[in-house]
Amino acid sequence: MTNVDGGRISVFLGGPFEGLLGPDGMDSGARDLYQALIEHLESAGCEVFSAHRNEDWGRALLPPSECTSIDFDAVSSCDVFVAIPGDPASLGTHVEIGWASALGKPLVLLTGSAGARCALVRGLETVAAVDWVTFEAGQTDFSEVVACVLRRTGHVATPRTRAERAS
Ligand code: 5HM
Repeated sequence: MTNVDGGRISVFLGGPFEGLLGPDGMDSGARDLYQALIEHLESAGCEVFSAHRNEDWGRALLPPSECTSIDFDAVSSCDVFVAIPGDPASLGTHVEIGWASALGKPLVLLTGSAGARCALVRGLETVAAVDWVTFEAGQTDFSEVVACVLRRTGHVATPRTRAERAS
C-alpha cells in the first residue's frame, strides 16, 4: 500500500500516555491496545509512528523538550492521524489532534462507547476529515481502523453517489 508519493502510508498513532504510567511504564492491558493497533496497521503495509512504542511503553520517557518537536514532525509528515482522545481526555493527544487538523491531515479517532468529547472535538468534522471508530476494552480486531486509513489514502473504492453516477 502506497501513499500519493509512492511511499508507504505513514500513520501517526496517538493516545493517552502519561495517565497510564505506573512504576514500570504502561501496564500490559494498555500496551495491548496500542500493540494491536500497530500490528493491524503494519500488517496492512503502513509505517506507524508511536511515541508509546518509541519510548518503550513508558520505561524510556523523553522529556518535553524532545518529545514535542519529534511528535510535531511526525504529525506533520504523516498521511493519516489515528488517535484515542481518551476518557479521561489525554491532554497531549488533544494538542496533537489540533496540530493534525490544522495541518489538513485526515483523522481517525477511536472512542469508547460512552466516551465524552469536548465541543471542539465534537465539531472537528466542520474543519477536518474525521472518521469515528468505537472500540471496547480488550478489543483486538482493529480492521475498521485500517479500512478508514486505506479509504482516506484512496486505496479502497468508495461507492459513487447517485448524483456522481448520473453525471
Ligand atoms: O498527555 P498524554 O501523556 O496522555 O499525551 C499523550 C500524547 O502525547 C501521545 O499521543 C504521545 O504522542 C505524546 N507524548 C509523547 O510523545 C506524551 C508524553 C508524556 O508522557 C511523552 N511522549 N513522553
